[in-house]
Amino acid sequence: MALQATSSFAVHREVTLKDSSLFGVPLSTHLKVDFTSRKEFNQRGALKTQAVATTPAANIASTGAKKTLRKGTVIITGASSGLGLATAKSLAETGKWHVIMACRDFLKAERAAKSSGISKENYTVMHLDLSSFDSVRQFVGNFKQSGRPLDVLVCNAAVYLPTAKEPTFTADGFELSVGTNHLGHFLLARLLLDDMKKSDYPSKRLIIVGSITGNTNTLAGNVPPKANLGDMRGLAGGLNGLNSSAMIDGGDFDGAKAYKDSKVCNMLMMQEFHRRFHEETGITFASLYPGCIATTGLFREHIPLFRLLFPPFQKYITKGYVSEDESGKRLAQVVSDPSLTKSGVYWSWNNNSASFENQLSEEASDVSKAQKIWEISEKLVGLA
Ligand code: LMG
Ligand code: NDP
Ligand code: PMR
Repeated sequence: MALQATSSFAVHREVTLKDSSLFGVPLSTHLKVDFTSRKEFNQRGALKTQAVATTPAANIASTGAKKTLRKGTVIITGASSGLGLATAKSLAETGKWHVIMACRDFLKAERAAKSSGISKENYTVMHLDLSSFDSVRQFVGNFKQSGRPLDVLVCNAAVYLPTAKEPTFTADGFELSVGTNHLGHFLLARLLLDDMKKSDYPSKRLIIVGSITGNTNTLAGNVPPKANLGDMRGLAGGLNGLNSSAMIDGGDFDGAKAYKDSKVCNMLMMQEFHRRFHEETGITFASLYPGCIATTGLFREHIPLFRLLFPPFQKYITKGYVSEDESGKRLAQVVSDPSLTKSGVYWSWNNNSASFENQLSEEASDVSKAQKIWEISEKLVGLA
């Protein structure tokens, strides 16, 4: 598949070929069978090796400890619909989790929880608007005041503005997609890291939802406009559309690209957290592509024809489609499954819904870009 042969990195090329069984989706059939060669390229690629270092054994609860495990507390951003709601439901119904639904629309979240049948004692809705740093700080203050421990944080909320002709901006003046999906979550995760450190839960996790569309080592990631952070001059300039571009790479505004760029930031951020904090804290840092959940609110801004054709296209042609329910089970696994404690991993699932460690594109695993975004973002959110 010519579209996929974009990487000059041998490791990627190998993965790429595996990925390209029709439309890049069911790559895992090969990966499952060919487990040894997967291990091999983990060893051969320095970046990969760094990115998948394992969680210390101390973090994995013994069978004895599990029996006395207290109820975990998980914060899920954007739990009022789609993947976030389905994950909240999946975790709440185990009775082992209290879900903090961190949402911008309080009433919508309450209604969603009720109509999904989540029982009252298993969730709390707390207000969070990721497009405002004040709101993020207020949420963190409210959460700390609640006195609950923080065991798992799931950065799930996102906006996608594919038809916007002009950029719109967060309360703090950053282009809305990157401002919400990346900067809002970056500030949130940084401010809550100490709470996670303090938690005595045996498997603490910080999960940031990524996507295939930000990974240019797949067919889906090659559908224009492609993600590309360039030299990040726009981000460094503040993404304000006035004295700097509203796009990370400094180019003309494109809403679909801004979303994909924001997902690259999400995936890079997860790895940078891993490098900076995993060893010291034992926290598992992970990202994932849950599958194409073609029916969610994410596509609300797309044209009606797209919304009509997209689900059958994904179901019958690419076979990348997953239901909201199934996607929720997948993310719930990353939150609580004892077999998914490895840190620095980008999880995906094959057609039989078996999880596997997927490979990120060259850009989405670029160590120096991750570090640069971290440093620029720290300044933009007021932490440095
Ligand atoms: C861009 O346009 C905008 O330019 C950009 O601003 C932004 O909005 C961006 O991502 C958002 O979109 C994308 C535009 C061009 O695509 C569309 O608007 C149409 C999308 C349609 C998606 C669904 C297609 C549905 C097809 C019919 C399905 C029917 C289902 C029936 C069920 C079935 C039964 C059995 O689109 C492109 O980007 C085109 C360029 C793609 C290049 C890469 C892909 C090459 C791969 C070739 C394989 C193609 C085969 C698939 C097509 C199937 C068609 C039948
Ligand atoms: P939805 O639109 O259904 O869910 C997004 C959630 O984010 C909503 O609850 C929304 O709130 C919330 N949100 C948006 N803006 C803000 C904000 N400023 N502050 C707080 N919350 C906000 O989409 P999905 O469930 O599909 O998306 C969830 C995640 O999955 C995203 O990270 C997305 O990138 C990712 N993803 C989705 C895929 C898909 O195919 N759908 C594929 C790959 C990844 P409200 O209900 O108020 O609008
Ligand atoms: Mg894509 C090869 C399989 C595949 C997969 C798994 C996805 C996932 N897409 C695939 C292929 C294609 N898409 C092809 C061949 C086309 C051209 C017809 C195509 C088009 C397309 C559009 C226009 N796809 C899209 C859009 C969107 O607007 C969605 C998007 O980019 O949102 C950022 C999207 C998506 N395709 C996916 C997934 C998971 C999405 C959406 C969500 C996301 O990444 O968060």
